[in-house]
Amino acid sequence: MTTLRIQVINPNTSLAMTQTIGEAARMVASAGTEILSVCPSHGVPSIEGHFDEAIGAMGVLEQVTLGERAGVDGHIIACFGDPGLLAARELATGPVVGIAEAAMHMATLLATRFSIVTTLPRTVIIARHLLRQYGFEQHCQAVHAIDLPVLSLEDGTGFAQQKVRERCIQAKAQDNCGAIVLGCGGMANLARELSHELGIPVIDGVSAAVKMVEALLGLGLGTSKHGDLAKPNPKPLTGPYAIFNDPSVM
Ligand code: 2AL
Repeated sequence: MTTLRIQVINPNTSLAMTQTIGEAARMVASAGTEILSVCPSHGVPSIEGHFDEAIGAMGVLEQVTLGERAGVDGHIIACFGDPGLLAARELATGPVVGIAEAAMHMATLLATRFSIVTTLPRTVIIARHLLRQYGFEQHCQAVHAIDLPVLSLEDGTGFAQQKVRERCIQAKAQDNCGAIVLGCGGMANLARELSHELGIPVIDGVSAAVKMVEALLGLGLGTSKHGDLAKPNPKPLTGPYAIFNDPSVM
């Protein structure tokens, strides 16, 4: 019997990546959890910088709004920049967890220092900003990039996956890190095998976030509605933003 419905939002519009993310989430979800994997109706096919993130954040807010109306219990933002995280929390009553924060939190429970392996070098600064924002700077040994675009993880050749593997092996040797965090939603299906091969925890944020949202819901906890994460002050939004207006007060 399904007791929990968790919406996993891929903030980019790649259907292949949305499927990879959904499959990884379902692999770890408890028997009573239904995973709904979704992506925005419009936006960017991959998120590789600040501009892409701003557009991806709008897609996240659209999907959180639709998910709330459909009565989902919790949301996961499945892009390593956690785009739109705090804004999404304003819209949601249940928990909203980003894959970067989920993976970083979990890594600190398993090791004193972790390294991150991400996609393009230009996304490294996004990870660094999050490390500072979340208070994990002291825990992170290094942030590495495989220097391949996000969608190379979905091209079917396995080349990008091989680069991730090589970079993780190098990171373990060079950084002497106790754990590795995978820095892209499209790497979600690689963690288990790499953990086994490297002999240290390799953490994928999608699976980490599923277990965290399940834990929060299991404890009967949702996003605080006291203070800054309360629902946004109602005001009439226009144009493409009209979707955020409360249909019950229209
Ligand atoms: C990401 C991610 O997780 N999904 C996406 O489109 N871009 N971030 C990244 N650093 O590659």
